[in-house]
Amino acid sequence: MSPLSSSPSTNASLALHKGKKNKPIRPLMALEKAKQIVDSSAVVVFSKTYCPFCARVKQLLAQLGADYKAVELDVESDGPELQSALASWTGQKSVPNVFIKGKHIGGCDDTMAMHKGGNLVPLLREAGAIANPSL
Ligand SMILES: N[C@@H](CCC(=O)N[C@@H](CS)C(=O)NCC(=O)O)C(=O)O
Repeated sequence: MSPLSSSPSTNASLALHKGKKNKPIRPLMALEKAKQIVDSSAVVVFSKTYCPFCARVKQLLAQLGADYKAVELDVESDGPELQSALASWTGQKSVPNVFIKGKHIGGCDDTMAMHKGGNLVPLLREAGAIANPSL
């Protein structure tokens, strides 16, 4: 008698992955993913590599010494789905699409206006994206 036995369940579990993908599920998945990304970083910039408005926002954040996550939608394989999901979620179709501490800030103009108004740095500090000045 052999002490070894093979598991009969292997083929059965592989069979679970055989079904055809259900198309209507994709937008929901993209929205779920966008929300997860927004929740996972203090500052998120949905961006495109060639977008000058995105470059301006990323440059400002870098100048302020803020940690941020850039998601380049023209590079990600599901970039178009993420952009559509962001549009239905936030009402904003364009990039950059900026979030701080889970809050939708808007695009480049909105971010720049917030900075001019003196409200961006405090929010970045509150979010922990910029170190608080030591006393
Ligand atoms: N006024 C907007 C301008 C943003 C804008 O025009 N972005 C362009 C890319 S440079 C865009 O999103 N175009 C549509 C697209 O790429 O789907 C802002 O302040 O963010």
